[in-house]
Amino acid sequence: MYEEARKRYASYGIDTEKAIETLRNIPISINCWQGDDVIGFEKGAGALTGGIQTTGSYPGRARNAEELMADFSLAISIIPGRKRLNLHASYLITERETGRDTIEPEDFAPWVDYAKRHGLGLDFNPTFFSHPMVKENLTVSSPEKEVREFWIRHGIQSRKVAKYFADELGTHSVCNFWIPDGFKDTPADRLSPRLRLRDALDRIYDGRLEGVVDSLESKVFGIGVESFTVGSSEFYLGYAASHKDKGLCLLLDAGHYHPTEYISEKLSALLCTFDKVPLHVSRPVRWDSDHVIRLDDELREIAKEIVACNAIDRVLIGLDFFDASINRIAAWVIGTRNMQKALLIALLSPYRQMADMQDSYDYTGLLALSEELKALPWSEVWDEYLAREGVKGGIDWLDDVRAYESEVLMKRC
Ligand code: RNT
Ligand code: ZN
Repeated sequence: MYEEARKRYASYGIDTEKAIETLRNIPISINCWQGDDVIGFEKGAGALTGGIQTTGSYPGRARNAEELMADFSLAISIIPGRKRLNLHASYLITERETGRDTIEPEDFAPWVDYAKRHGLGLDFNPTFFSHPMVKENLTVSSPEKEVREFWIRHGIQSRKVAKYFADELGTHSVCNFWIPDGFKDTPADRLSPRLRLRDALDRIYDGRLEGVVDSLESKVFGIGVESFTVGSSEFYLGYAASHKDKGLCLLLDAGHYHPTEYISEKLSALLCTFDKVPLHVSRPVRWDSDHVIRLDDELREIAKEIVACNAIDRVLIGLDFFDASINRIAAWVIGTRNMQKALLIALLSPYRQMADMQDSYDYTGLLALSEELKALPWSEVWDEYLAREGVKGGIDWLDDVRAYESEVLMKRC
C-alpha cells in the first residue's frame, strides 16, 4: 500500500520518504494541563479562574505529579516523533513552603528529571490565574501596588525557571506569558491598566536569557471579562515588536481572536518581523472553548503555512486544549496526532510548484491542483510512519488507553 502511495506522490514530484523524515523531527509541545483540567499541584488548588473553563467530569483526572507523569508517559508512548512538555508554574513539585512570587527553578527539578528520562524539551508558563492575589480579575495591571509587585515577582521568577529548563536540557524553552487581566463591563479608563501592564513587562524583561524564547499571548475576551482585555492583540504586537532586540515575540493562540479571524492567516505576517512564532494550537467552538483539535480545515491551513513558509524551525508548535468530558490521555493522543497528520499532509504538497502557478497567475491550475491533492493517499504514508516509529496505527492505540483506564484511572476517586 505504501509503495503505491509513494509512487503516486512521486508522480506529483513529492518525496514521501523526505516527508516522513521531516515530520519525525518536528517537535510538538504538549500541554500538561490537559491531564488534570488546569488544576495543578499547589496546596488548596481548586477553582479555575482567569476567564477560562474546563467542562465535564470524566473520571480519572490526575491528582498529583506522579499520576500526571504516569498518564503523560502512556500518551507519549502512543504519539510518534519528537515531543516537548509544556508546564505551568502551578505544576511545581516541591516540599518547600513557597508562593507564586517565590518559586525557584529547584521546585521544578523533578520535571527536568522526567524530561531527561523521556527525551523531552520543556516549555514554561507563569500562572497569572487561580490565585487569591488576583484581585477583581487584575494582576500586573491592578491599581494596587502590592498586587502588581507580587505578580511582577512571579514573572521574574518564571523566567528563571525557563532558563533552568533550557540550560539543563540543551534545547530552547518557550516562556509564555498569558495574563488574563480584564473587565466584565466597559471600563472608564482603558489606558491606565495598559500602561501598568507595559511598565510591569519593562520590569520583567530586563535582559535576554540565552535559550529562553520569551513570548506574549494576547486574547480578545474571557468568561467574566467580556468587555475589555488589557493584553489585547494590538497591545502585545506593539510591545513585542518594539522589544524584539530583547528577544520578545508574540504567541498566536487559535482561540484568541474574533470568530472570522484565523491564525493561519497571521503566521506569515508575523514571520516578516519576528524570528520565532510560538503557537497555541487550539480549537474554539463558539468561544475560546479549547476543544481537542480535530483534523479540520484550519488545522490543515496552520500546518500548510508552517511548511509553505519554510518556517518549520521558526514556528514553535505548542498545543492548548483541555477537555474534561473525555478520557484525558486519549485527548492528548488524538490532538497531538492530528497536529502531526496535518503537518504530514502539508509536507506532501508541492508548494514550490503551487507558488510558481500563483506567480504566473494560473489561479485555475492552482485551484484544480490543490483540490486534487486532497484525494491523495496521505493516510498510507501516515501508517507507514507509525509502523516505523513502532507506534500502533488506526484506532488500535485506544485499546491500550482503555485498558489503562480500567486498571488505573477508574481506581482514582
Ligand atoms: C487561555 C490561554 C492560555 C491557557 C493556558 C492554561 O485562554 O489560551 O494559554 O489556556 O495557559
Ligand atoms: Zn493559549
